[in-house]
Amino acid sequence: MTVSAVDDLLSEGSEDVVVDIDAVTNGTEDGIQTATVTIADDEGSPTAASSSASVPATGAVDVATTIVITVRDASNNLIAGQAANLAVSITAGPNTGATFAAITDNANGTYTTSYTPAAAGVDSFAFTLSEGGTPTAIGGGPYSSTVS
Ligand SMILES: [Ca+2]
Ligand SMILES: [Ca+2]
Repeated sequence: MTVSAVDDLLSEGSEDVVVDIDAVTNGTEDGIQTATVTIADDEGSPTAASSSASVPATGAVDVATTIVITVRDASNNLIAGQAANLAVSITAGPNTGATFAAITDNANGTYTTSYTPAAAGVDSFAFTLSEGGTPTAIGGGPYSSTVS
């Protein structure tokens, strides 16, 4: 028999596939016979330093501004499944504390969110990725958008 692995973008560690004989017809199993195949994960842990965000340089009052976050591991592999570990906020500017849409996992290493500015000015953003429970600033900043 053939065991085929399907590549994904999840950082999950190596996984074992154990094949065992369940029942034998017209014979007797000679001891316990199993075969183990280990699927090596090719994603590492996501790192904030390798990740980045894409913030439009300009925005408009009452118009949703879409922001894309890209999560990578230290080897720059794209990492999916991290929406719950991401956070975004506006830390300075007229829309400080604005509410963001829930972060959507696009399942390709990118994540999307948005906010709708209510006032004109320059908004500054903070993006974090939780590394082992510690929110850590993601790379590529500082990030800002000029709302008019
Ligand atoms: Ca993979
Ligand atoms: Ca994987």
